[in-house]
Amino acid sequence: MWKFISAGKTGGPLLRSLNDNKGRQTWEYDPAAGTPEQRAEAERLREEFTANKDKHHHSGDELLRLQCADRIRAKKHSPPSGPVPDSPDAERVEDHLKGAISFYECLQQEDGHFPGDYGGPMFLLPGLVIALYTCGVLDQIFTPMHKKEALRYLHNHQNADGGFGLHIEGGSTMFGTGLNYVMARLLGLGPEEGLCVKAREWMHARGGATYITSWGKFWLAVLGVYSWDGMNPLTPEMWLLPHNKWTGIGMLHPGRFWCHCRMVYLPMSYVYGKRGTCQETPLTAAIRQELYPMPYGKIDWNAARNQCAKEDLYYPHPLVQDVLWWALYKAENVLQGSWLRRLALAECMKHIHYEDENTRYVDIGPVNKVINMLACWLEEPGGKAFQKHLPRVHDYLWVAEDGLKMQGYNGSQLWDTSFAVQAIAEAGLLPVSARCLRKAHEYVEQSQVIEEAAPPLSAYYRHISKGAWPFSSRDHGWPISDCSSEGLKAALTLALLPEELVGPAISPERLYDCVNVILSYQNADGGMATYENTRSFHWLEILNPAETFGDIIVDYSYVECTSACITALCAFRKQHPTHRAAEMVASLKRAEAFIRSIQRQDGSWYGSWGVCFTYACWFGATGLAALGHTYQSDEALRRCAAFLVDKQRADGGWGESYLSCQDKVYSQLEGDSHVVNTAWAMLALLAVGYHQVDPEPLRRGAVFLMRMQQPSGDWPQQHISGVFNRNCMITYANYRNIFPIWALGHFRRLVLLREPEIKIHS
Ligand code: LAN
Repeated sequence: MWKFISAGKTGGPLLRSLNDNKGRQTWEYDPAAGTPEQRAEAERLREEFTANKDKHHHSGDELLRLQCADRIRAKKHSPPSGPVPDSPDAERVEDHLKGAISFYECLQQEDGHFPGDYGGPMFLLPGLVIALYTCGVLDQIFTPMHKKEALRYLHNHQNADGGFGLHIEGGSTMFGTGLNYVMARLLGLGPEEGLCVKAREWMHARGGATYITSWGKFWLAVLGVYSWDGMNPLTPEMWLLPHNKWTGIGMLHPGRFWCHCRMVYLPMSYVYGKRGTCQETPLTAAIRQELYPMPYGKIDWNAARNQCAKEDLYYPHPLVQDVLWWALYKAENVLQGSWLRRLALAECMKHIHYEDENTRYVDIGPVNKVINMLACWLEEPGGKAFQKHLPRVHDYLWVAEDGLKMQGYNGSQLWDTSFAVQAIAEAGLLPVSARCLRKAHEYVEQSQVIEEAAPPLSAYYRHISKGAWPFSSRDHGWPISDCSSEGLKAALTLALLPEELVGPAISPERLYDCVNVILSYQNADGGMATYENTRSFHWLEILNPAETFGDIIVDYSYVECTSACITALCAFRKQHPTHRAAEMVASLKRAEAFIRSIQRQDGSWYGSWGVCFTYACWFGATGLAALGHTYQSDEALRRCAAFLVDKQRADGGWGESYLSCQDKVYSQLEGDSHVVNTAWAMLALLAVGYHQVDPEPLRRGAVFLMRMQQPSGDWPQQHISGVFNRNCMITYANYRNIFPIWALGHFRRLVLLREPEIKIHS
């Protein structure tokens, strides 16, 4: 049976950790694990998923829950069983909360974090499998059980038309179909198996795999089933450009790009510059013939460079790109094999090793993780760097009832745990939740980044990290503005609770370091971006070559990040009123102006990292509310409330489709409302004080949440809740527990018990 392991040490002496692997998430197959009943139950859950796969694309993290079954059975509280009344009183809501917290606590790990599936994108696992195959270690990393589960995942997420989407809920794309087809073949499916036949038909009907996006072209070229001549150049020499702004050309230096974009194109350009290609095997020779409707030898590679299926085209290339790529394509004839190329490749490897070492080989994300590993192998196949990469591959894999997937990060541990602390503390039921908060406190404490990355930071284009919180684990270690803010708020929330119940507070000095990082994130426009300051201009987006992703070049200011920083600074200054007080006032003022400036005419904010307007309204509203604004005093908050009230549905909830993210227009979900959207909308309305105007929408929202709660205290996993780069969706498996708890707790306190506004924020 598959076993989830937290803080596991598997990986031998090459696995390095700063804190004994706290937060590390891995899955291992142990044939002896579990009782026969549990194994049968796992099989039943798998079958159930597959039976409903065309209706419900999102798995519910049932294997993780199954592993916690004993604890769930033994827990003290369950939600009340009778029908939920239309006007529940405080006691009734309290009973639902107790059931919810008791359930959620059962998922918490010994190191204090709440694990969960962070899958969703469908383009990650194929890249990994192609890289492992190329490096000759596929069978070493993927046991037969890994392969079986990966193939299960493919079967479960193939669309009815035979293609695969960019993410589990998306329509078929060439990117998804081409890569997943190749993965199926590398994992052992024959070309005449149903899955392959249908996927091939989908591709051939649309011109074949030359129409795959540029990232897809890259992976196919690595495997040797697409020609490097069919790629727009990924010129590694860009790393040798002057970095200074005043040179003009310095604006094009990758050091100014959004870190995720920079860190992906870094190893990509190394591999491209080296033409790092898998040695041909009978299998790759066969795949080469299968991907295209015409013979491989007949493909016009120059024309293929700019081909892209219409299903994939979210951000079409502007004309300047075509001109630029054409010029660089010509330049390749001179650059390849030149001394300049050697210099550029050495520069790339320097940055790759720095990134690997400073993240303990986790790397910033799933894409650069895999390509860095490949680059290390190309540099030195038997080398230490490559060996150190291997154990960290497992940090990205997740197993659920829909199969084995690759996650969008090495988890969302700190992010979820910080939210969980705030949500559970809001319920105020300490006798039920103290133990859980105490453990979460340990995780928050353990995952703060307490030292800088290796010097000199500027030579590696790195922002400061000391005092920040990461999204996942300390070993990952990249600082993020809103993760730092949520980590800080969690620490401050816990500092207000009795030490004998929730453990000792994190020292003020460490909180000061965090405040220092948060303040450093403020951009010229007053807002905060994700990992770094905004380093270039929006117009550079015309160089975005990744057809399926929007806005990848620049780290912009976002309402989510800015609001999280505002609420964190406000909470901080309540407890530490004299620390950098004047700076704080100035910074908050500018951040407020930024948030106001990006509110839409209709009163909403657009969400870049969650679905979508309900998510961003929660941030926009709480940001302004923390600064003392209310429904009565503030026009912006009145408009936001009107927007949300207008979107409430007949069942009392809110339900927003992921289409909101890509279309940038509010889009209602089909079917039931969504518990997570409902909670966000309620939290936003409560923050602005709408309950004092009309508590009815909040009452209806609360009743919806209570009716959706399951007898175990859990909530169902509905549609996908996260997003990145406008177009790709990502799972946040913990949201279904965290946000209903938070919203119900807040509703109970403000509306039913009529307590004053949140203790820590305003
Ligand atoms: C994440 C995950 C966390 C997320 C929040 C903290 C929630 C957000 O508020 C700020 C942005 C951030 C840090 C974020 C950015 C984009 C990421 C890293 C991801 C969505 C996880 C995966 C995604 C990454 C870009 C996926 C790889 C694809 C590329 C286009 C490079």
